[in-house]
Amino acid sequence: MHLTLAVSGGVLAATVLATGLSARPAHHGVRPSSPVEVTVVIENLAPAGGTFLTPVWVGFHDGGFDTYDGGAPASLGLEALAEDGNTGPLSDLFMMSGHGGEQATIFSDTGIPPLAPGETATMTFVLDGREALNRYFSYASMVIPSNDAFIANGDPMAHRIFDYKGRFIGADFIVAGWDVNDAATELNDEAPENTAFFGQMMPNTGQDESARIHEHAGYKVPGAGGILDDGMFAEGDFVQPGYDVARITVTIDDGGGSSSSGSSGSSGSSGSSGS
Ligand SMILES: [Ca+2]
Ligand SMILES: [Ca+2]
Repeated sequence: MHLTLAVSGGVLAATVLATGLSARPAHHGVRPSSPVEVTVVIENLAPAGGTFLTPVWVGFHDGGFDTYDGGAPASLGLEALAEDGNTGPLSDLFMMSGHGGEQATIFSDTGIPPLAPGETATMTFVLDGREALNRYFSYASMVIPSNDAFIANGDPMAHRIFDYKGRFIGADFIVAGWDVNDAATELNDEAPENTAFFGQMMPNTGQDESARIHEHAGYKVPGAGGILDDGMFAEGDFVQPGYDVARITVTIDDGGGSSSSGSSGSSGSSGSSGS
């Protein structure tokens, strides 16, 4: 039954009939609900000398997988991501939730796995939009250097990728600096030995902070001996107005020879935070 698309409709119909199997009426073009190649691109929008992002966890789900709630304590999965950039525990939660379809951790397209300012991370998935488990998109990444700063969509239904008929919708949004959250699992001492990407050698170090997830207040002010006093991150003050940390697009090849719909048009405003 899985014949090449190059076969003409007439021959295909005859062949299907010859197999003795029932066949649906032939429609023009590819049914919108057929499995499609969906490409996720995360771009670090921080300026040179700004914040990095750890390899980005992404997952497709039925709308029922929630990475965090603002004002509530972080899960162990989110804690590991926000303190150490470790996506394993969050992936385990996703797999066990029963809400998730495909998931991955996407490394930078160039250089070391974290995304430096200006770098992108890209991955293509083959998704069947008819499956409810592929309908919504979520992401999570640690902002580094930091004790426990992260970005993620707290609303599991914030980014719908397929409509109820399986037709592709996609996504294109900016994550602004004021969307960065504090997981509140570790005090923001910015001490090198406790701060990932700033000298920390071991996971899960630092003084515990048993508080609730909240908007990140930003780094220590310049001159206080924190991250902003390191020349490599002098432009890392992500809470200042206009500071964007990421653009995320979820697109399909439109079949027209050009790359994808995500390559044109400006992105929308923030689609990232919320609870
Ligand atoms: Ca939530
Ligand atoms: Ca903290």
